[in-house]
Amino acid sequence: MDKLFSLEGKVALVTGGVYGIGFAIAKALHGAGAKIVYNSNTQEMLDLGARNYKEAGIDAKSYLCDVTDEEAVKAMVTDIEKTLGGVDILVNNAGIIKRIPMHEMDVKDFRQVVDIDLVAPYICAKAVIPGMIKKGHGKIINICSMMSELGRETVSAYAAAKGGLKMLTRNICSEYGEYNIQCNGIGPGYIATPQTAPLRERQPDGSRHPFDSFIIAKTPAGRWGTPEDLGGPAVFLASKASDFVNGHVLYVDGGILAYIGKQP
Ligand code: NAP
Ligand code: GCO
Repeated sequence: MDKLFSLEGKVALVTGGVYGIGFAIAKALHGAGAKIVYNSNTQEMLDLGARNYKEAGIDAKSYLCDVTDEEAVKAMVTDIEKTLGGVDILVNNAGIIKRIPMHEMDVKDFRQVVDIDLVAPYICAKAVIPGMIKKGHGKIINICSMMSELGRETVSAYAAAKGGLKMLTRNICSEYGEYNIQCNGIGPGYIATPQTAPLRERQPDGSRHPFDSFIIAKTPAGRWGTPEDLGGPAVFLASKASDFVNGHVLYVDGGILAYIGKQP
């Protein structure tokens, strides 16, 4: 059974894997034996990543690369192929959110969210698939969201992008399954990271943020998720244990999507 979940000898590229969910997934994949590669679009974040991975005892390779820049992504993947033998596992983790009422949202903001959260996963998958075809195997894991299924106020661009990412996941499955490439999604629930920090800020009187209380009431687990909650599901979808799982979005949400919510 250990062999089924082993990633020994595999190279995993985790986009935006400097902190938060990406870093937690990278740690889990490393724990299963993978060689970790990550990127960020700022040197400051790469420097933070170097500290984080060193502290975790992980010898990771990093690239300064904006995932929306196709030429930069192709150059990164080519260098990984030359130096490490290519990408076996791609985790499309890099993402942003802008919380703005749709009718007030500037189109350039909408486009930036879609560019990073949907177009960039396409760019990265397109860059690694030829090498995966040559290898005869590959795993692509797209970090989707509950907003791949549900909407809410102020997140129109994000929900549109993450809904599209769910369908991109299914289409990559459909188009490349014959090459022994499995493309699945992970749909995290509400996870405590810098991205959701504004939703958890304590009120001036020290009480919980209303949205914080709302999420806890909506989650059967009665808590926010942690980035570490995503590590095991990621190892599963990156390993031989999921070789016949394809086009699936695995929701890691503490049960939110199944639950109507606790009566106030
Ligand atoms: P986060 O804390 O904001 O981290 C996002 C990472 O992506 C950062 O390292 C960021 O780098 C990087 N990034 C952003 N734009 C980039 C670009 N153009 N090129 C390269 N890297 C870029 O987010 P998170 O909470 O860990 O979320 C990670 C993923 O999970 C995202 O796709 C998010 O949508 C998804 N997700 C999060 C939650 C949640 O509740 N937190 C739930 C469901 C899904 P910089 O710091 O330099 O910007
Ligand atoms: C929000 C949150 C969510 C989470 C996540 C839920 O503002 O509603 O940021 O979008 O990030 O995507 O799965």
